[in-house]
Amino acid sequence: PFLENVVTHPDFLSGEYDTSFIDTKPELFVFPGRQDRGTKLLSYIGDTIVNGYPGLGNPGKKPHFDSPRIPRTPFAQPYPEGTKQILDQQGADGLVRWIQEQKQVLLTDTTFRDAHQSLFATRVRTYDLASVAEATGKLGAGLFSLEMWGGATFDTSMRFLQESPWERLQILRERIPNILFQMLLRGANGVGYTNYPDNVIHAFVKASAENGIDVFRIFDSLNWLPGMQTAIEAVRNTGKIAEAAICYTGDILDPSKTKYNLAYYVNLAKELEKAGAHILAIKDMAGLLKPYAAYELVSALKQEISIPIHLHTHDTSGNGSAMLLKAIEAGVDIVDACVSSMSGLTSQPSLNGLIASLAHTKRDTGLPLDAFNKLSDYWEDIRPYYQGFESGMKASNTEVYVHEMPGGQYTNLEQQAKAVGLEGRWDEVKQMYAVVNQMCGDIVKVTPSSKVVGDLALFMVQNNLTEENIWEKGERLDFPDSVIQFFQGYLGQPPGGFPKRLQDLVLKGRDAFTARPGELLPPVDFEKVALELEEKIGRAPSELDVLSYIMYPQVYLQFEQRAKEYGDLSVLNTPTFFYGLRPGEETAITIERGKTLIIKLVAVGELHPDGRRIIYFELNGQPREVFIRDHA
Ligand code: 3PY
Ligand code: ZN
Repeated sequence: PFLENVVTHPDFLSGEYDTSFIDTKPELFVFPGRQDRGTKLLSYIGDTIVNGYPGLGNPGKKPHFDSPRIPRTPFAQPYPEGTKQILDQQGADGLVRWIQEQKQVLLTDTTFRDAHQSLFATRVRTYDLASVAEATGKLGAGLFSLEMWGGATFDTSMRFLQESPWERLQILRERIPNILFQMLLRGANGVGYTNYPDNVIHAFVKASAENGIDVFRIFDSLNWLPGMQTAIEAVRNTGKIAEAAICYTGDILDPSKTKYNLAYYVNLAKELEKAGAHILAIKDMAGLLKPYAAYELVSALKQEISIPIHLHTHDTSGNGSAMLLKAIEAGVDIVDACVSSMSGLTSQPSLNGLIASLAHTKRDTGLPLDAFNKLSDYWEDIRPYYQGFESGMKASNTEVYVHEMPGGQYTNLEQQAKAVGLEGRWDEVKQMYAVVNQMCGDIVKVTPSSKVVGDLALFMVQNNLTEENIWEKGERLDFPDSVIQFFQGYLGQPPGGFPKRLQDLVLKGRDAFTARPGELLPPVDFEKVALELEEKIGRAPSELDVLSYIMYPQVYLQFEQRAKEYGDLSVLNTPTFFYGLRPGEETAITIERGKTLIIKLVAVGELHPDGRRIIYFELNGQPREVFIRDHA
C-alpha cells in the first residue's frame, strides 16, 4: 500500500509549505517499517506507558522496585565441573551409573521453569534468568539438574513475553556450561496442547538436544504409554537422557479410590523401564502424593524397577517437604525443589529447606546452604516484578486434594477465568473442576488433559450450567474445541476408556478413534512449511523458526509481527518491559555488546482528538517523540 508520510504528502511535493506544516501534521512523521531500533523500543515503551501491559492494569502507575541482589561470583573463577561433564564424558548410561553410585539425595532446581510457571503463570523473562545464570552455574554446581525449559515456557515466552524460547535456551546454555539442563516434554504433545506427527517430535527433540537440553522429562497427560514411546525413542537417538514419567493422581492409601492404586503405578513404571527410560519420574503435578503414600510408592518401585527414580511435586497442600523426606527415606534418587523465595504454595518445596533438613544425615545433599540463600535473595528481589500475575493464594490449602488441579495450571486458569469475566467466581471454577473430572471418568489431569477439564469447567461456570444441565441439554450445547478433541481421542486413551454418555453428548456423531494420533497424522513436510512460512514473514526462516511455527502457528506469526514492529524486546529490563518509565525516569538499555541506549521519559502528552498521544522521550540526550494510540 501507498505509504503516506511527510515526503509523499502533496503539499510537500508541490513545495507549498511553511513551518506550520510540521506542527499541524505531526502524524506524517511516523515511518512504519523503516524505524531504527531506538524508535521501535520507544514505541513499545510508549505503548506500555499509555495502555499498560495486558493483565497488569493501572497503566502509568509504575511501582517502585529495588535493584536485585545478583550474587557475586569472581569473574575469573572457572565454573566447577558438574553433571553436564559426566554426561558429556560418560554418555547416558554412564550418567545413570553415576546416579546409582551416589549416597546423597540429588537435587533438581526448578526455579527457572516450574516454580514461576506455578507461581506466576510462566511470566519470568530471559533477562532475569540470564542475569543470575552465571551465579547459578557457579554456586549451584552440585545440583543434579536445572529444570529451565519446556512445559508452558515455549508458548508463553512467544505469546506474552515477545521473546524466542530457543534464544533463552542458547543464552542460558552459554552461561551455565556445567549443570544438566532439564526440560518438560508433553510426550506426543511436544510443548503444545495436542498431538503432533511423529516426525515433528523427532525433529523437535533433536533441535532441543542440539541447543542444550540434556534431560527430557517425558509424560503423557493420560498416562498412556503409546503417547510417550515416540518421544522416548527420539531422546534415546540423541544420546541424551530419557526420563519417563508416571503422573500421580488420586491417593494410593485411600481404599475407596481404586482406579489409580499402587499396582497401577508399579505396572506403568515397569512398562516405561521396558520402553527404554533411563530414569523414572514420579510426576506429582498437583501435589496429591502424601508423605506416607510416597514412602509406599517409592519403596515398591525400588523393589520392582532398577532405573533411578526422580520425584517431582508441588507444595500446594503444604505437605511437600514432609513428602519429600519420606520419599528420601524410602530411597528416592533425585528430587525436585526450588530456591526458597520461589518455593511453597503451588510451586515446589524449598530447596534451601531440604538442604538444611538433610544436613548431617545419611543422605546429606552436600550442597552449600549459604550459596542457595544468595540465589534465593536474588529471586526475592525479582519476584515483585511479577506480582501482578500471582494468584490470590496466600497460604497452603488442602482443598487441592479435592480439586486436584496441577500447580502449573492454577495461576494460568485463574488468569483465564479473569479474562472471560469470572473474576469473583474462582471458587466456583475450582469446585466445578472437580465435578468435571468425575464427569470425564476421573482422569489424570496434567497439560493438556488438565486444559480440557479447565475449559469445560470455565464453560459451565460462565454459562451457569450444572452437571445436571449437561445431561439434560448436552445435545444442544457446543462444547469447547479442546473437549471435543479429547473425546475424539486426539490426546490418546484414558485408563478404562472414555465415559460413553458424555462422549456421545460432546461428539454428536463425530468419529472417535483409539489409534495413536501420531500414526494417523501425516508427517510434516518441513521444506514445504518453511516455504509457506517464508511467504508469511518475508524472510527465510531458520529450522528453529519452522519448529516454533509448527508448534504454535498463530502465536509464532504474532511474535514475528510484533518483532517487526518493536524489534528485540528481550533487551529491556523487566520493570521497563511491564510498566514503561515514570516521567523523569531514565534507563540504560544494552541493545548489543558495546551499544547502549539511554532512554528517558520526559512527558506524556494530552489526548489528541484522533485518540493518540505524543510521548516525549530523550534518546541518548536527543529529544524524540512517538505517537501512541490510547486504547482507554
Ligand atoms: C506442563 O506441562 O506445563 C506442566 O507443568 C505439567 O505439569
Ligand atoms: Zn510441576
